[in-house]
Amino acid sequence: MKARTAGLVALAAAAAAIAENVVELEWNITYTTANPDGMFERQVIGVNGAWPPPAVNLTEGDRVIIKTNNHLTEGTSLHAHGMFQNTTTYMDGPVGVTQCAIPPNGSFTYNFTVDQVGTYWIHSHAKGQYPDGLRSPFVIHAKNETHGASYDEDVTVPLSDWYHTRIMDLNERFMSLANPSGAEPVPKSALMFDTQNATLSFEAGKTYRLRFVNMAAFAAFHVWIEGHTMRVIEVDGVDTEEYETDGISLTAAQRVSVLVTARNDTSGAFPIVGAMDTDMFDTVPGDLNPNVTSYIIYDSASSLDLPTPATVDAFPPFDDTQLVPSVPIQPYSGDHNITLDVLFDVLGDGSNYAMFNTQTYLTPDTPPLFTAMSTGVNATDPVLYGSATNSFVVPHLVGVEMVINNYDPGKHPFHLHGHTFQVLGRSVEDAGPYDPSNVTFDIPANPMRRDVVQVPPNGHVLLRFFSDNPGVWLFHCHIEWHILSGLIAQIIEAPLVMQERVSIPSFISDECAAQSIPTSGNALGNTGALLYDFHGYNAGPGFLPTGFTAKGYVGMVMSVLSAFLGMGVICWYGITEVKEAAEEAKEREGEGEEKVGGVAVVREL
Ligand SMILES: *[C@@H]1O[C@H](CO)[C@@H](O)[C@H](O)[C@H]1NC(C)=O
Ligand SMILES: *[C@@H]1O[C@H](CO)[C@@H](O)[C@H](O)[C@H]1NC(C)=O
Ligand SMILES: *[C@@H]1O[C@H](CO)[C@@H](O)[C@H](O)[C@H]1NC(C)=O
Ligand SMILES: *[C@@H]1O[C@H](CO)[C@@H](O)[C@H](O)[C@H]1NC(C)=O
Ligand SMILES: *[C@@H]1O[C@H](CO)[C@@H](O)[C@H](O)[C@H]1NC(C)=O
Ligand SMILES: *[C@@H]1O[C@H](CO)[C@@H](O)[C@H](O)[C@H]1NC(C)=O
Ligand SMILES: *[C@@H]1O[C@H](CO)[C@@H](O)[C@H](O)[C@H]1NC(C)=O
Ligand SMILES: *[C@@H]1O[C@H](CO)[C@@H](O)[C@H](O)[C@H]1NC(C)=O
Ligand SMILES: *[C@@H]1O[C@H](CO)[C@@H](O)[C@H](O)[C@H]1NC(C)=O
Ligand SMILES: *[C@@H]1O[C@H](CO)[C@@H](O)[C@H](O)[C@H]1NC(C)=O
Ligand SMILES: *[C@@H]1O[C@H](CO)[C@@H](O)[C@H](O)[C@H]1NC(C)=O
Ligand SMILES: *[C@@H]1O[C@H](CO)[C@@H](O)[C@H](O)[C@H]1NC(C)=O
Ligand SMILES: [Cu+2]
Repeated sequence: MKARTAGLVALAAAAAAIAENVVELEWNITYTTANPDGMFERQVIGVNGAWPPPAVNLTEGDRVIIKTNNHLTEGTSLHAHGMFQNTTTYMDGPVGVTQCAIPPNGSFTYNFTVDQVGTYWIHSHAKGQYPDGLRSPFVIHAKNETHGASYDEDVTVPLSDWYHTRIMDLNERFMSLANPSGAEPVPKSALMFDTQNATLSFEAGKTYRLRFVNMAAFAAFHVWIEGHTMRVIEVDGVDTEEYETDGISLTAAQRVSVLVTARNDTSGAFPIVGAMDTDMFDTVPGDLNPNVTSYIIYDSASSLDLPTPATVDAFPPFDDTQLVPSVPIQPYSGDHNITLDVLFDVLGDGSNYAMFNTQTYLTPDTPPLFTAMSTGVNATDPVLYGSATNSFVVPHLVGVEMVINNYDPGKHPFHLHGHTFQVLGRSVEDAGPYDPSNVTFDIPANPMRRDVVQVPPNGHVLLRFFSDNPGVWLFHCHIEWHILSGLIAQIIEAPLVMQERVSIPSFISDECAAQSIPTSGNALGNTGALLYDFHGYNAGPGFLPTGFTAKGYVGMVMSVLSAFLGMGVICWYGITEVKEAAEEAKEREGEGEEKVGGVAVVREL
């Protein structure tokens, strides 16, 4: 059983195990080209000169070593999504948080043990980079799989959206005066197995485990298989009791394993359809096909006409909060509560920012892991991490409750590093913020656990995790555009225990020092008597003066554009000139009391 595509690449040849349980890989991160949707050949970021990067295939207990050499002209990093990194928080990967960017010509050896099982993925956590190609499945097989007796074959099915332009190039226009509504660039196509129209051979009598991994920048997918039902057995590395469904949904960064039993009538080809959730797009371009199809074929010798999938009027319903973990854990207690209000708005430089509790995230000068490790007892003071970092210090071994209130009409998939969280409940759309005195869902005795959860438009979710993993863990929306616009918080978990248990290898601090990035002290790198000195700290663009609405801003930008360019439409290029022009015009008109622009917004993730 083998997909006839490049998508299911096994371990790289370089993956020869040098010892019983050590899997050693060398990844040269390189530019190459690819044309996976057949519409446009573009530069992509691959590994060892090829794209897609190899899938990583491990067994629980393995030590994986990925010697990563950066052959790009930009910084990079790797994050193994879903790994707890217990005592190895410095191997987690987010740039500016637990490490500095691996600079061009630099190297970083990721080296950690995998004490978990299930379906994960590995991707760049630098500068919106993974949708340019640096992402791949990362699967850890159990020595004795919970559902191992129920299936014969094990196949990983990567899904993603696909752009024809580099993310940082699209970002110039996304985060600019010309886009005050914050409309996200819409992908050009959908991929399955990193291509389209792939085939999978099935044999009658067999049951297959299909591990769907959504590696998209933006789009959630609905997935169904014509003529076959699915039985969910795992989400995000958490094995569940079998749950039968006609289809599944998975947001960016989510994974779902399903069992699919082959049919007995072995004629025909059966579409596996992945349909992007176009509700998330501000506009759906007429030439966008949001669907991608692969085909299950039973008689691989026969040449079949591959059928066009039938159109469905409604996607099969799938509510992940109904899933029941195989290993039960009762709801953790709410010993320590964090509330995050999700908000988008135009800030003082005219761009549309994402915010938690009215604060957009800016990368601090000192990666917070170094602040936590170097400031002794003061590491428990969230102030040290910087006011623009949404830092939350949580004590050791308590139940942490996270309430996410979405004040935005869009859906957002939130991800916590270093843990799975229990999803105690999710409101319906438009339910407003969580009210503990009026809980509108039933809290299950054994709540579903995962590491990415979809939060409904203008609704809320109630999450809990147990703080048994000292480290610095990001909590962020997994829509890459919203990372770029600042929808990020940092959990500084048990910093004093971290200081006892964690020992950062010197090459990591050396790599920062070589780039003049501080590795001790507060967010600005101030130490000793200056530990609380934040003079010169960049807290980011402020809010616009009251009454100066985003709509007003659009009007102003449009009029400035018309004046300067002599036309009424926004031109996507030459934004710098447009922005300067707008600033000059605004200053001349004396609008607002703040100087617009001029704030260097830095985000390394
Ligand atoms: C992954 O590794 C397992 C165990 O070593 C092996 O049986 C399996 O064929 C591998 N799968 C892939 C897709 O390479
Ligand atoms: C897949 O098939 C569809 C329908 O025939 C076609 O439009 C599309 O270009 C194909 N994709 C690739 C990558 O060949
Ligand atoms: C990575 O690049 C180095 C230097 O160019 C080369 O020696 C090495 O063989 C490459 N490794 C792989 C796995 O391609
Ligand atoms: C990286 O190495 C190449 C080849 O040795 C060299 O041409 C280039 O200037 C180096 N880049 C940096 C940023 O050091
Ligand atoms: C990986 O980490 C282990 C445990 O710290 C260490 O013994 C080993 O030398 C490391 N290997 C590499 C290649 O860094
Ligand atoms: C493997 O797991 C199954 C189901 O959890 C259990 O019945 C079986 O005894 C286990 N086998 C071994 C060798 O541990
Ligand atoms: C296929 O046929 C076998 C033997 O008759 C039967 O046990 C099984 O349930 C059938 N499977 C399906 C999916 O219909
Ligand atoms: C994509 O699939 C959905 C669901 O079947 C259908 O409504 C829609 O028309 C399809 N879009 C295209 C462009 O085929
Ligand atoms: C946290 O919130 C829950 C309600 O969701 C409440 O029961 C609990 O007492 C709160 N904990 C603290 C420490 O305030
Ligand atoms: C660290 O915290 C302690 C206790 O709150 C305080 O006395 C001390 O001045 C702080 N250290 C620095 C360098 O500010
Ligand atoms: C409880 O919440 C529901 C749904 O949001 C709302 O319709 C209802 O009015 C609320 N009840 C009270 C007493 O606040
Ligand atoms: C981390 O390791 C500690 C000590 O072994 C253990 O108690 C804890 O449960 C682990 N946490 C996670 C998230 O694996
Ligand atoms: Cu988002």
